[in-house]
Amino acid sequence: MNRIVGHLDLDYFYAQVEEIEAPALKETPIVVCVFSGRTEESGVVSTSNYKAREYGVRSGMPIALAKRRLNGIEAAFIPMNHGKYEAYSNRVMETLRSQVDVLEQAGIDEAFFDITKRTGGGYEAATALALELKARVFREEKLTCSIGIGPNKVVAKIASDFKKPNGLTVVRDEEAPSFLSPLPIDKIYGVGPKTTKLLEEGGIKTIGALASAPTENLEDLVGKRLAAYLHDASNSTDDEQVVDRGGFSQLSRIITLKQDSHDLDQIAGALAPALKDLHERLVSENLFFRSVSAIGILKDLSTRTRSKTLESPTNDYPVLEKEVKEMANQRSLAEFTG
Ligand code: DCP
Ligand code: CA
Ligand code: CA
Repeated sequence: MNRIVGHLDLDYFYAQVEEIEAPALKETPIVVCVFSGRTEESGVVSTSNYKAREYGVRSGMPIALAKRRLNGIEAAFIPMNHGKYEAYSNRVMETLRSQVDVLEQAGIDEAFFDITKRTGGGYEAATALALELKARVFREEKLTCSIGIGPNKVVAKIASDFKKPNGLTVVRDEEAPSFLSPLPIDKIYGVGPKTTKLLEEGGIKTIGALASAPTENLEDLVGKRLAAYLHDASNSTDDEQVVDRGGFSQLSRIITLKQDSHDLDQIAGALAPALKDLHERLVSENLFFRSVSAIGILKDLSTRTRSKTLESPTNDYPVLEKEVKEMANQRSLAEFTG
């Protein structure tokens, strides 16, 4: 039987929740902010609604820059309230889990699902089910989402991002090569700026070029393991299974240095209490982590983000400390200012 896999991603998630809770804001640009507290404007944009995006507001951007882009426009700058979004997320995931064969939550607002069994491997039944999922999430939570359906996780994930917001993109087995071929390589999940650069230096810019690249070439560019994944992903032969790993949480802390600093020891010292606090929360909620990220805001208000996914989950403090230190130590992140 054909495998049929889906990926659902909630649209402008945190900002959409804020819209639902304050319907009067629906036509207003909404910017969800992580305020760091140093000045009224320091911190980063978590996300924004599509109205704000029209003015060039983007996730990860300094709040001060978002304010400049929305200068003279009536806009709502709302502090991020993670607990609130998590409550919506948990309810949505629970609903989805009951409607699919297997659900794999992949982030606070997204999940893969396998629907091979209940659709009998048929794309018409899969399309009907996807529409039903969208309708149900909207009926129950007033949230819109975008769904991608395809023969594997790679295609499903790219398809959910293809038409946004409130989109549905169905890519049948036989359509997958022509769907993937013209797209840029960084559409494949797991392909970040570093891998993109390596592949582009090797003349590979599109997924089509990746699909037809000789194995030895790919291995020379990115190593054996990643080459194998990229080969399968680009040829739509990726067979990674959808696995239910239970719920998903994201815990974060933000600190502001009293003064700008290049001194790594000083920065590490300032980070320690926040990391300890984060770890306490982790342990008290009986959670393990698998992915660690660091965001730094530099003096010129540009931001730097680093992420790492570990081989296996842990709740070990020294691991957390080591990973964050390593990220902060990378040259471009070593200019943390707040
Ligand atoms: N998020 C964040 N900081 C980022 C990126 C995302 O805090 N740099 C948070 C806020 C988002 C949520 O994660 O609402 C989900 O991220 P997505 O990348 O799925 O982006 P959105 O849901 O906001 O928008 P889209 O409609 O493009 O999916
Ligand atoms: Ca989203
Ligand atoms: Ca997402």
